Amino acid sequence: HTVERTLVLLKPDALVRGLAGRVVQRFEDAALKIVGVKMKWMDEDFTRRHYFDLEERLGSEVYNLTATFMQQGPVIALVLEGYDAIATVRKIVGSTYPNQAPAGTVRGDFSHMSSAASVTVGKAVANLVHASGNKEEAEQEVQLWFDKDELYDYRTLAEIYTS
Ligand code: YYY
Repeated sequence: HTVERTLVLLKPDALVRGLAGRVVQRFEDAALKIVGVKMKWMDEDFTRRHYFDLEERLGSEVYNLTATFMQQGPVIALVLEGYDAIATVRKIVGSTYPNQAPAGTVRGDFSHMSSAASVTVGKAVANLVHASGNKEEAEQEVQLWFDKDELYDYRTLAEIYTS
């Protein structure tokens, strides 16, 4: 087990629905430490850089829907640190499609494809959060979203008492 950093975005639907606090709570409950945080309204250029391979992977229609969805409001970006943080966060977040995400995950519990409360643009999947998929992606995304001096080193109470 190694200490990793991973990028999480609370997407516009999470903020519009007032779910930011409850989503962050789940990460803190899993002993993931917040080492960076910022708010940003993504523009097309930045969306491209974040989802640089989405069009190639899933086609231009999915890219365009996702880009429009991501740009309809601000997002909160977090860098979370912890043992196996990348896989742990993905487990807490659940599968891409809310109807396939099990109960107990953020997407399974809070996102509903057809909910009146959820924000959808066309057929974009309103799944509340983004989380880096693997080590390479995590490194690239943390670097894209945060300067070095925007990431913080500190010890949690648990770390202080176990060192
Ligand atoms: O990593 P994750 O976000 O779970 O899935 P990706 O395959 O990287 O897709 C990125 C993003 O694109 C997804 O969170 C929603 C959107 N999307 C979509 O709106 N419709 C699809 N059929 C596939 C993906």
